[in-house]
Amino acid sequence: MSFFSYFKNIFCFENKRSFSVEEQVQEYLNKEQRQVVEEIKEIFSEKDNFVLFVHKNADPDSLCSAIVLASVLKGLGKKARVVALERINSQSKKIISHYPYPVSYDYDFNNEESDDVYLILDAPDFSSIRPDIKIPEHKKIIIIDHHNPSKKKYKSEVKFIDSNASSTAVLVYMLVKFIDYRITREIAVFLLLGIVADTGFLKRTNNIDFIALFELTQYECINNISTLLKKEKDMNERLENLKALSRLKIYQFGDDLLVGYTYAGSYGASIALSHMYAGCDVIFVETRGKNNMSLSARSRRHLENRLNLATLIHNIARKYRDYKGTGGGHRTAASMQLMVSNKISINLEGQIIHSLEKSLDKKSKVIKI
Ligand SMILES: [Mn+2]
Repeated sequence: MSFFSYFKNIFCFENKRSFSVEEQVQEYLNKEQRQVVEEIKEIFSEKDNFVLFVHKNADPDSLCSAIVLASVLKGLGKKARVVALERINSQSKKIISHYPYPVSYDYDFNNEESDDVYLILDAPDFSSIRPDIKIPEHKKIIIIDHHNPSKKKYKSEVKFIDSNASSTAVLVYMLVKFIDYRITREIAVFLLLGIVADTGFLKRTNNIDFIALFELTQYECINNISTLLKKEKDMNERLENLKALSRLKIYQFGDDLLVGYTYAGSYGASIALSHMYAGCDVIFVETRGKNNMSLSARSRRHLENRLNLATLIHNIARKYRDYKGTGGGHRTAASMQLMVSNKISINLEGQIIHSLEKSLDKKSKVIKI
């Protein structure tokens, strides 16, 4: 070994002398984000009434983020309520039956006297909350989210958006720290539920998640959080998974990429996950009901710089405005919904494979099984 190659292998680790959660949170936020949270802090102190909207079929990340902020606002002496206009999912139902918290299922948007400030949690705009509502023009709207930002603009909006964050709950944690509100056990439990659920039981995390977990796990054992969120697959779900595996079509792109496309009756997200475990780099699961059609898409994380599923799916969904097509999400996890009768045939598979060939700049071949 030469003198130089010997030195090449010596690393220099710089030591950090002190550590504080507050400092880490400050360091994580960029200048623009710090300004935004400062603005949110001001709105919280100036205004009195707040409504926290969760997205349709709200998952634990959306619901728990809303509950935490409602509880913080109430602690600041404000009126705040959590509103779910299009239901909450089964995991979220389990959470509020275990840790009860009032959730309203309707809201009157026509009350002109109302000075409610609207908060949107875990959604880029109102289209994922309820598409057909009319928002009064000058309404103050605060959006806190980690999905791809939407092109829609509201007249008076404040956006705390970070598409690199692994959950909305961790953004809410940073906001709570930033406004210097004391973490309570209630806040810690709901934040943990949001973070653990949206990171897929801590499989998709960033450093800042561990900073949050360091503080939050002092209030509740992480195993209790995971146990509450875990759900056993019932017989139907397992059968749908197995049928989907047997219908799987595999496309190979270049030497190293396996893309799966399959069909099922329901459980799209769960089926997508099993196919990733089974070996697909990218998977699309198409599910059709009598009057609706959905697509769940997932890709391995190392592909996030090569392929943006949210954009790919969004561009296809917008061709189906007649069927109220909506689509988007994250670079590695996205979904699409159409309101269309199952009598109408739509070749989504062909369109998906075609757009993949374009964005990966590679031809595909079908692998026979
Ligand atoms: Mn989320």
